[in-house]
Amino acid sequence: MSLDLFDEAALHQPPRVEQIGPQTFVLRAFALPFIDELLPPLRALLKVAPFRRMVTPGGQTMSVALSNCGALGWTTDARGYRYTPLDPRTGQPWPALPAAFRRLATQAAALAGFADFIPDACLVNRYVPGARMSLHQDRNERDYDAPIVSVSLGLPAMFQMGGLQRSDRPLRVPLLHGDVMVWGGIDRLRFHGVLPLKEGTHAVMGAQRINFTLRKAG
Ligand SMILES: O=C(O)CCC(=O)C(=O)O
Repeated sequence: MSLDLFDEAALHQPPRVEQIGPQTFVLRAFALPFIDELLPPLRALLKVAPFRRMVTPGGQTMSVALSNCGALGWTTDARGYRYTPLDPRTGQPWPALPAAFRRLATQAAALAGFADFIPDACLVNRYVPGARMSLHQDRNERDYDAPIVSVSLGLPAMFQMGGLQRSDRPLRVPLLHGDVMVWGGIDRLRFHGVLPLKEGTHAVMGAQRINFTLRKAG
């Protein structure tokens, strides 16, 4: 069965909810019904704020390329990790958060038990084969009351969900096109990352994985 036929079948199923921690959930195929509303604004925002490979404060160029939309965007450079209202490349505000992104995030968060989630930041990650994200905590947001909602599109990835200590052994969670993860509450500061992306071509997204995470940063 080709991947697009699989997606077509999944589109008509209710999302399967897998609980992998006290307040961590994988919502299988949750984003599929939104895809047609997500891709045009995604392409549009990437024209205004194209993907770029940022440098960590330690001087490493990240293998994942990043962009942002929303009132605040996450950046890293020699001065550190932070959210900024302007794209440092252009000095212009990041593109607005598309309404479909916000709607998806609010609905996914509610299904995971986080009512009334209104994101103000969306970090968009592009993985090409070999790109990875090492274990980290999302801790640049102003408070940790709101969950993180993370949407996977394109090639499959092996997500790692660790514990509250970097040394905690991570659980491996395969993520497919359309899967959404939500974590918050007592799980909000769990370490997480993504293993190097395997080679492949996705029927809709091509030879890449796009992930976007919706957050309340300000
Ligand atoms: O690509 C992913 O699934 C996770 C992205 C991530 O961990 C992040 O943006 O902080």
